[in-house]
Amino acid sequence: MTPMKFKFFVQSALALSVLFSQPACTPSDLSKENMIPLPVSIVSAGGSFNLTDQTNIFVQGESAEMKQIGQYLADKLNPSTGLTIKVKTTTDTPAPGNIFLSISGKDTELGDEGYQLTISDKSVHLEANKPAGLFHGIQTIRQILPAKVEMKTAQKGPWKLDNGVIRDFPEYGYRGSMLDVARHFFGIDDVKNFIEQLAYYKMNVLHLHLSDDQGWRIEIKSWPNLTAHGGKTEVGGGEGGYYTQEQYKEIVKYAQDRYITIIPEIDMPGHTNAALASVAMLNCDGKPKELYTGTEVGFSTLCTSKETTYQFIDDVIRELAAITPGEYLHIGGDESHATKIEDYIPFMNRVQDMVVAHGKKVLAWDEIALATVKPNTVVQYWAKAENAIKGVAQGAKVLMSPAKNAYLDMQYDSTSTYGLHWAAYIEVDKGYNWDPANLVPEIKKENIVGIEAPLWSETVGARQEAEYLIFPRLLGYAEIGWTPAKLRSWPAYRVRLANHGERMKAMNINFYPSKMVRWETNDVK
Ligand code: TNX
Repeated sequence: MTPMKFKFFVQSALALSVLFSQPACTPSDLSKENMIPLPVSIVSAGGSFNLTDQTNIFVQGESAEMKQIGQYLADKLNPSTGLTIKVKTTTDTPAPGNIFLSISGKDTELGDEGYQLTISDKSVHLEANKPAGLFHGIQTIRQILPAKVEMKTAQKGPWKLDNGVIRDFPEYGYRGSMLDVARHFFGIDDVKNFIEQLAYYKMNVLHLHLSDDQGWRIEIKSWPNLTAHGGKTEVGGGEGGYYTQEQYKEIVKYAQDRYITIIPEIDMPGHTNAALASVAMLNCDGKPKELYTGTEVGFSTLCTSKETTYQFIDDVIRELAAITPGEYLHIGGDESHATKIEDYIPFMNRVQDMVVAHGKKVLAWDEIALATVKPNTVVQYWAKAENAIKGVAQGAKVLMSPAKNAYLDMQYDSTSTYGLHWAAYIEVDKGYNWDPANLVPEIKKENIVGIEAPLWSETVGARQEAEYLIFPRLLGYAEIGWTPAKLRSWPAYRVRLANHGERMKAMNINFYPSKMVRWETNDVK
């Protein structure tokens, strides 16, 4: 062989070995673990820490929040490992063999959500400035352990964590998904399940699309007919449903415990048929509409010229603000084709002021930039870049949800069972391969609060169906939101994603087994 050929041979052999090597064969190289989102920095040290029947979780200090975070980790580890890891409090570094969670508050690079994870033969030490950082670090610990750690029944060990140091913090402060519970209603258990899935990939926002033409899904005590009538059905004529305020608060608390903020949306002035059917006075002619179970958009509008419409909206916003601890309320504003633009503009301006009067900031779809974007209003770019650019020109920040790249309801390809394709087909690589800070030249990184991947539910009504569209694309959106663009690459991500196949299987997730990925499902049967 000539030297050139030899070099080529070695390179090909190396490339093949990278392609076919199974990370399970290199258990003591932390940097080979398949973490999603990819951490900012991983330094491997060789060797490993083993969870044993002596291992406990020590949390620094006595705070209830620290204990709760420790308990969250214990509850994830105990069922599958069969161990009885307990949470203990301490003021000192614990003895060897344990996991230690502590708050330092001094490491400014890590910010509010970052963490440092140090794993040696003797101990696992997770540190952060804030509890949210510890919570995200816990997801990393779970992902370093074998996939079967996610199963609900006892599995065989060993339960090894590779030695090394991970320093990690997010690129964007807003990393979210949206669930449309209006077109098809999803019950509280489905929502909680989704929140757990978001947490596993370090996402921190769940936007709930609570009203649309087909249904009104949140109890408003001053207007009980909204749910009594407007919550009664859904796309296809199913029975629909709604959340009582108590149930909504339960969702909010469940999300809060996982460092996820709930952002509720009441879409207006369009997408309001369910309200128009339930409250007659919202119609200009005073007559209630029929309930709607189809999938058309753009045909409904609140009567923007009636003063009573604004009294109604004020009640809705007041009640919603009172049960929403997060800083944002979403007021929709999209596809108001049945509202004249000269009515739309003053309407959106007035409703923004009402949200602010109730102590919240406004989030709205990009059409809001046709009106005056009030200070602190965030524009959610989904369809028209020119709208988002208008928003930026008015000083607004942008939330990136471009339909062509980030819509979870878009089909993967023409053979997909569920989903739509009006914006694009989004295969797993296409969903991953874009950079929010680079998509629209006029929208720069400093204008962007983050990324959100919405799931519209015209075509999906059951958890399994929703999961088929959400997974595995959600993992890519989580990584886009967390990992710096310069560290992201599809070829490397594809390998890590392949290894999440068995994690998703262990978690009982009905993911779409894209042919673009060589799924690894060895460990979990
Ligand atoms: C457009 S996205 C809509 C929704 C639909 C979705 C279907 C947006 C702000 N409006 O009403 O559900 O397309 O992909």
